[in-house]
Amino acid sequence: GSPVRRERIALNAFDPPKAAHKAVVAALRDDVQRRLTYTVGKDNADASPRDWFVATALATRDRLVPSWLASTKRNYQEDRRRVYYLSLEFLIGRLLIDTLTNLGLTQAMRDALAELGVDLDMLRALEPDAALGNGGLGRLAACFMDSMATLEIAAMGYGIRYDHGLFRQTLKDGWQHEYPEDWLSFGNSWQFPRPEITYDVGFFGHVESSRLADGMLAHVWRPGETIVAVAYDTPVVGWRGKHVNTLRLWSARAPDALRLDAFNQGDHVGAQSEQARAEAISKVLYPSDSTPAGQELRLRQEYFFASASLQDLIRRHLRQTGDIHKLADKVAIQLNDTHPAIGVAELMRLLVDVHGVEWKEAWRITQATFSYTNHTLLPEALETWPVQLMERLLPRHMQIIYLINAMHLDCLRAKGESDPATLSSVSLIDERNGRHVRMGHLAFLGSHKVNGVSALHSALVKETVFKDFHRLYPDRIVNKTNGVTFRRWLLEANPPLSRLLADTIGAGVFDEPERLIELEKFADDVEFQSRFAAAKRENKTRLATTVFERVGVRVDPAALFDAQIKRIHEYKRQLLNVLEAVALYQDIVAQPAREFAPRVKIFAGKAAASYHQAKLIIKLANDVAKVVNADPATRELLKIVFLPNYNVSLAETIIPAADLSEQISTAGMEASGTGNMKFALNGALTIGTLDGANVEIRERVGDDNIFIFGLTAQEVEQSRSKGIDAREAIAASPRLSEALRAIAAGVFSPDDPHRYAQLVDTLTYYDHFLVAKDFDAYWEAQRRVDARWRDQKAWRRSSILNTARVAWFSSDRTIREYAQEIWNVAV
Ligand code: B1N
Repeated sequence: GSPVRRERIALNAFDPPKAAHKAVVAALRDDVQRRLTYTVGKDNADASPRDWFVATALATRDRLVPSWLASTKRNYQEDRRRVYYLSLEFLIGRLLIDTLTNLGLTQAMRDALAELGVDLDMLRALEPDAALGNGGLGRLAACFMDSMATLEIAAMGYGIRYDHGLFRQTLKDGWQHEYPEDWLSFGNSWQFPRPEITYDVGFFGHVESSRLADGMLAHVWRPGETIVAVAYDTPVVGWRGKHVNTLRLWSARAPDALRLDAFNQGDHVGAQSEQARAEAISKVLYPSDSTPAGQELRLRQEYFFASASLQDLIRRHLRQTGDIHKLADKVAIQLNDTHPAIGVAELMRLLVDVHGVEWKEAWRITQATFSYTNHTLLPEALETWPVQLMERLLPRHMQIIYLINAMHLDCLRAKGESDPATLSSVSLIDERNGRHVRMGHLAFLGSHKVNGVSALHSALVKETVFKDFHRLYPDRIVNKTNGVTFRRWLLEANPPLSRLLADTIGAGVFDEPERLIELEKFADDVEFQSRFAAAKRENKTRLATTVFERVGVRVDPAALFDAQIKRIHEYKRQLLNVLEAVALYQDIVAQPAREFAPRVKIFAGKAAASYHQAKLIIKLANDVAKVVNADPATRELLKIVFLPNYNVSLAETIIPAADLSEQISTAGMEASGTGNMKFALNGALTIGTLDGANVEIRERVGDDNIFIFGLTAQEVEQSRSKGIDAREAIAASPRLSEALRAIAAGVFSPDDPHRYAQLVDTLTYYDHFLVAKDFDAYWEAQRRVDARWRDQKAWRRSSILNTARVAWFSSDRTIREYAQEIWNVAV
């Protein structure tokens, strides 16, 4: 593809004076040249674009190393309380422009490369996305890393260095196909391998108990298998490069790479089997979002990284203080969902069995150290592990979990809690069908604070999954509404708007996003409106090029760009959107004389490989697109595109170009959403339900600047309790009936007319996600969107007010709240 030239961003306060700029450019040019020659080992004449990328990334990385070393030193010297963010996912995306932006070197690097005859935008597109995450949860972890560095918190992220990140998606005839993703195949210029930093992580085996001189029992776990965790560090630079933290990812290795005895006897494959088994742990990211994987390998991943991370942070703590009892004074550990929750039992084991801390004291330390973020209420998403599996894989941890449970239940009984139903609902062991360990319960008990990720979600956490816990521990659950980093999602993703903001309210807005509110006074300013619209148009033109390059469909940048980009999931209701598209198509065709607001519906997202219904929804969207896009009767008023292989980089292209943001999950099911914030920040209006953070977005942008529709979370619950048969709702809606009839009749699948029979059936008789119940309200909200769009002045006003009023959704604000109310660190 042909990269579109990006102009410089006028960040006056961040731009050095001309002479200094020249010197910086010359130095960068020499650095890149030196890296190309001495690290890549190539002549300029022979260097491929990728060679230039590597040289540029390394020269950029060199610029943050001094600050990194200084930050590390400062953390030690000031004996600062440390924050550890444990997450099985970090959805980072590309780092070149991100790093340059934070260092204030984008323009200087652009000029330096130009002197070498190289285009920065061409290099930018060559970097593979680091896709070590599925969706919102992983991307949140990446935004948090940026904000923790920006707020100069002594923080470290811990996770797994997957050889293969989230699968690459292709569409063949509208069906999703998955291919392994290979982000490391050309090396990784950002990482520092630390082969000297390793920890043994055990599995299986048995527990030996012996009586000590004082009569106490001592337990020693003798693992049957040992895996070695090897550290790889990536520096994470904050805004303006003031502070640099570390993301430490673990890779799994066998203790012995090769069994020489077997090899020498001619068993060349068997000699490496141990290595293959060990390395399987960090081989690939589980591709499920909001659903548990439930496989033994997944539990091995969870324990592997939790154990290595805890051993590492304890070693650091002991090196610094020499006193294990002070761990909670110096360390805060955040559990990103229950994925690292086995860490609660592991910390207890390390404290009691390895460091000789007395049980009660160990429990005090554990609770004071951990806190846990819940990201979903979906019942099928709450992790549990079969007791049998846990006993076999982690025998000592199973004992510890039983001990925690006994202590917990005794404590409740002592408080007078005797209701067997309550006690079994708060037990760490679910006895209902086969015994399972409830990881959410373990995370809750092992933490001093538990948080949800939006106001609504946190309220529902208290009322549903942790209802009994909330009654017993009423101060434990708090809310921390998600946020996003404005560096990546505004400054880097949207240069035209960033330039306009810097020109209008000053580049200081990137230091203090609250200043976005100053845009309010320009909301009705015709001159500003047209500049705002011009920035949007520039992004839309660029997206139109991407759309044509990727799917061969021509779209008109003058049309309303309507985007739903996220994981494909029934609860997110892409189906509702597709049904509206079908109904709109039918209306346009039926009324050849009527005017319609031209629209482009943009879909993107991956379905879990095993999620058949989600894959069928992708196929339906593509089938509908094919028919609609080819029908001249639409008069080009409706185009539908499904962009393959959604990832962070594609989001960075779509979000700044969107006019309308689809956030239409069944109320009560989307914990927060974070795409909703990114869209609003970039001036898109939201059409959405009162779900997750949409509620708080509405509170800020105002009812007039958002299109809310549909059942509330409460109404959803009531409606479901009356049944999920949708026949009545469908019969009451001629439009929906007609759309469903066409789909069921094979209008969009003439090659296989029955393809969607089952899907339409499910929707009709088991409409768990209330697509039918919300359809008319959604249709009506879309027509309100059309009406606003026809009044371009009014649309622009709303669009500007969205950008102006969402500063609160900066992840800097979120992290400040975590720091003050959960981690007890100064910011
Ligand atoms: O976490 C995001 C929220 O904004 C989204 O609303 C929420 O759906 C998402 C198991 C998950 N919840 N649960 C997961 C991911 C992977 C996995 O294996 C569950 N992701 C979310 C950030 O708070």
